[in-house]
Amino acid sequence: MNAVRTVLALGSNLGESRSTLADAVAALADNPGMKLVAVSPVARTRPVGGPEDQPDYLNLVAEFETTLDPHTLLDHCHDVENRHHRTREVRWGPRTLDVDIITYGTAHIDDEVLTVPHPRAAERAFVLQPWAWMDPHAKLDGKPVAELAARAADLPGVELFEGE
Ligand code: A4P
Ligand code: MG
Repeated sequence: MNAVRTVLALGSNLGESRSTLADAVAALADNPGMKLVAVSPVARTRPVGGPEDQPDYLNLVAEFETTLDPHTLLDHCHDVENRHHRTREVRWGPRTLDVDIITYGTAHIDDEVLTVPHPRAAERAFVLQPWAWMDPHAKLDGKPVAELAARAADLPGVELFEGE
């Protein structure tokens, strides 16, 4: 099977988020069907949606070359989330780790378990800005990611995380 480029977005706002994200990128790459191509810098981002009082997130995106089909890739993402004791209680609520598939090549998928490109990615600076830092020429569905980021309502809440 030919390898396909896929962009995954990771977020965490509970626990040791910086090391959770690093461990998760390594765990995602630790699969015979996955090869890491690039990782973005980490962004510290104000929460979008969900409970008002949840902590800031750390977000990053990573690009992989994969031979996994999209649903096997989703299962792999869920396995990595589960290893970080992810619980799903509140939609858009705080989480130790969220892994979303943003793009899978140029595929358009919309079924009960998977929508690709991710339906909310084009308006979320917490995904688009780290992606544009990683790859200034990236496109999402034909549109420049850097331009989408510049227009996203949550851009003022996104900054480069340089550790603390
Ligand atoms: N699913 C469908 N399409 C996809 C896809 N492309 N990638 C399904 C991943 N999953 C996909 O997701 C629910 C179900 O979506 C999955 O079982 C899968 O079959 P989930 O991760 O269990 O639930 P969720 O993440 O709470 O919901 P949702 O709707 O995915 O939330 P979002 O849109 O991902 O938003 N603010 C900041 N600053 N940073 C963040 O990272 N994240 C969210 C979550 C909200 N606000 C945030 C952040
Ligand atoms: Mg999710």
